[in-house]
Amino acid sequence: PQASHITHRKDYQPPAWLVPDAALTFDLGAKRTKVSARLNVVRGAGPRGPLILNAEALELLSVSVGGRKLSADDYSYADDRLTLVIEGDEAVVETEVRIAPDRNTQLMGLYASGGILCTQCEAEGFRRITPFPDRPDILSRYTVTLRADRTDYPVLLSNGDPGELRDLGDGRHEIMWTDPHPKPCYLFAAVAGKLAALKDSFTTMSGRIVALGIWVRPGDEPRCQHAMRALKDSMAWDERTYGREYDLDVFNIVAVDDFNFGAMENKGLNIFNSKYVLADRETATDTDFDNIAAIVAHEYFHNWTGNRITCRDWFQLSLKEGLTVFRDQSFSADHGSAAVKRIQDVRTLRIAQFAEDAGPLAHSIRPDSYQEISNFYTSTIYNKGAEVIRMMATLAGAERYRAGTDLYFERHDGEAATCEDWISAIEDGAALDLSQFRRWYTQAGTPTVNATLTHDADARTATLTLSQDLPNVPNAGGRKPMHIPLKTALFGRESGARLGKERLIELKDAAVQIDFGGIEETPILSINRAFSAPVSVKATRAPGELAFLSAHDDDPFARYEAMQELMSDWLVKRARGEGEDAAAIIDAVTRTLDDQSLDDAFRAEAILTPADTLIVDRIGTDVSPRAVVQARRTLRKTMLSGAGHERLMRIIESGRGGSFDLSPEAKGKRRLRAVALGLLFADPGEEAIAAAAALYDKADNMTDRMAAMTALAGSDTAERVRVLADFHARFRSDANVIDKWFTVQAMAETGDPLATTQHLMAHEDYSASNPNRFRALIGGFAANMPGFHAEGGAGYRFLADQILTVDRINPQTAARFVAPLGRWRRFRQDDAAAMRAELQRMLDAPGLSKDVREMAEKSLA
Ligand code: HT7
Ligand code: ZN
Repeated sequence: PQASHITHRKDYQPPAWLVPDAALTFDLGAKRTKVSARLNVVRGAGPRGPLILNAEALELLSVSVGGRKLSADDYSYADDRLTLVIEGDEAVVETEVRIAPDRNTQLMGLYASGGILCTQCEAEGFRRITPFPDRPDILSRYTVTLRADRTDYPVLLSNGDPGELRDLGDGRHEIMWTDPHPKPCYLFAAVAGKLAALKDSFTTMSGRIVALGIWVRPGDEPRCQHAMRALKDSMAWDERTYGREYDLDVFNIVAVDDFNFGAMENKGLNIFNSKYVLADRETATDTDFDNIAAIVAHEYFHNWTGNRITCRDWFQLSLKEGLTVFRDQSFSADHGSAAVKRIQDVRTLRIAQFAEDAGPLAHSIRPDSYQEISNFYTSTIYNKGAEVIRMMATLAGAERYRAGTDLYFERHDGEAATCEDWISAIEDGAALDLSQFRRWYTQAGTPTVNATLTHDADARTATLTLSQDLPNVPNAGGRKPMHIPLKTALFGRESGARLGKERLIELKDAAVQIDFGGIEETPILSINRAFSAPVSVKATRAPGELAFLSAHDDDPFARYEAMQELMSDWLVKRARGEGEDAAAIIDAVTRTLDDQSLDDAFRAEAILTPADTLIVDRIGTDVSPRAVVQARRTLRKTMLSGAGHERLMRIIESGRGGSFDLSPEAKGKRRLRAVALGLLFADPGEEAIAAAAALYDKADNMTDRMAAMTALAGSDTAERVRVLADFHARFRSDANVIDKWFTVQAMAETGDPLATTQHLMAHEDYSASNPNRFRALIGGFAANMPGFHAEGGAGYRFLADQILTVDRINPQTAARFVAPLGRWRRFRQDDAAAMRAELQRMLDAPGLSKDVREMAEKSLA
């Protein structure tokens, strides 16, 4: 096996050489592309030494220094590095290399997607295009000449501003793009192909007109309207909220079908997975529309948080990703229901990040070491990173937080910065002491906050006792007390009213007592309101308190949380074989469904049962996955009989047939309808089947159609077969919609999910080399609890086989699917042993990539 190289944060050294200017010329072709580079290099502040250029999967044609062509004895090219000894402190270095985009299945560097040539350079893909010191703290001014066949590649795009398109007279044409902003090479991009654009413009706050283009396959332009609206809203929002104006005359987005991630923020030329660009009501669900807006905003916001101020090294990744996720979450909250957005973001955090933080892959938001950087684009860096920024904003308050961010932009514009630079700027600009808070950057694991409230009726005081526990996880980075902001309020049990104002408690000690005066009636504690800190709260609760909060709390998140707690407690007990009365849950669910003062989207979120994986995590060890599934099915049946078919049918029928729009109200109606239908299918009778079939047939939008198809796909009925066949026939030409068809079936719990998935693998539309399709089918199966965890371990074996298959094509994608097997510690001995055996089998496989190796090794350790 390959020896793994570990990079340590403490070993950072400034670069030995800088590259102030880079001129690149591409002679483009899918089979063969020649890349000529002319780099002005000057010595940097790092240790004096040779010029080392990273170079991977390149056929080196020539190297010159100062205009003199070098012979092979004058340089070394080994282990993906081209090493040149340069006399003096500056030089012009020229290289020529050849690459084969159509053989690039890893989708890093320059590759072909359909007929389009495109690039992906973050984190370390630029070295697969041209020899270069591929690290984010080397900022260069780029001029890029693209030359290609006029018929095959009529559109040629790169970063910055375009020059004239020149006909070369031999069937080819060329254009030069100039980017005036120095940037790290991971933000380089080039695209060539038959593309058409939806065009628009945006006038910035200083009155500059920016030409906007969203480039897609000809014919798809009308499906970019939503993305364009989101882009213009993002540009305006960043001016209004952070005072940030766009800084080029052109901003382009290109959509491609083969992409390892959601999108990429290359300077002035974002490249997107087409799934996050194309939408119309027939083909995109409301969730798709929301995701498109959020990702367009995220990539746009990177222009300041990531591009203008970039990262010094990849250990600082959360500097740009955590901050930019926080910014896109705030943008979405400002453009829809803020409460529902918060609930959804916390659900994502808990499912993905809490699990990561409690398992073998735990790491802090600024890790100390990595093997393969692409494995570090994790939920911890992104989502916990965003929660850490949110806590700073909460501690500072809106105005002071803005003063802090203003100072950050003022101090570090044009630099490759560190997380420490960010913290210091917020500390100085917002006048905060973040000395203890810094532990959020170094300590891994989700803290637990224990809370007990007592009441002294005679003294009319309440005392809140808080303590914090730091878990013992791998790479914990210390377990010292954290600085935890907890939004807290008390409610009167008799009056149902809030007792006084909400307080922001800053828990800094291991344990503390806080007194509340003037408390005459029995108080009920509402804590971590709005999820003000990414912690697990264990509150001592008297019977009925959660039911009370689910009815009376005036913070929507806390009210949702109380319902989730009620259900989680029940599910944990049931999965352990302990009987439990569900009356309080039924009461809370029916009350929520009937409460017309609550908006529909909130009601839908509140009655959702917690994800199986959250119940597994709560139980902690020796979990039977089948018992968790059984408990969930029993609870949902109980909820259905408690809520009653009629109540749910009324919701499903209400508001159908009106005109389609994307207002929060309309989306809320559709969401509640889908959740009600899902609950009806906990025990579907003929009426439910007929309702779902009617919803499917009459749907004028993908949200309703998917809700109906998802419900039917989980039933063993003729309608299931009919609807699945109809869906495929209707949408066979749209890859992003066909992905949904694969996922719905892979996740369906009816019959034998493994057999269904294997059957789908033989479908002519299945391909392991397209990451979206692989994720749709194999990722869908891995999320199918009864299928993946079927007794005997066949599901585990199947996933390991698929990881090994895709590893030969695209290691980055393969590595992202190891985590479900890494959860073995949670499960009963026989399941755990079977999962471990599959991790070991992967490690023993010849030719395993270092991406998968790192994930499998860490998962087993
Ligand atoms: N910053 C971008 C990260 C990204 C990426 C990382 C590894 C491999 C492929 C990738 N494509 C994009 C996306 C973002 O966070 O905005
Ligand atoms: Zn990002």
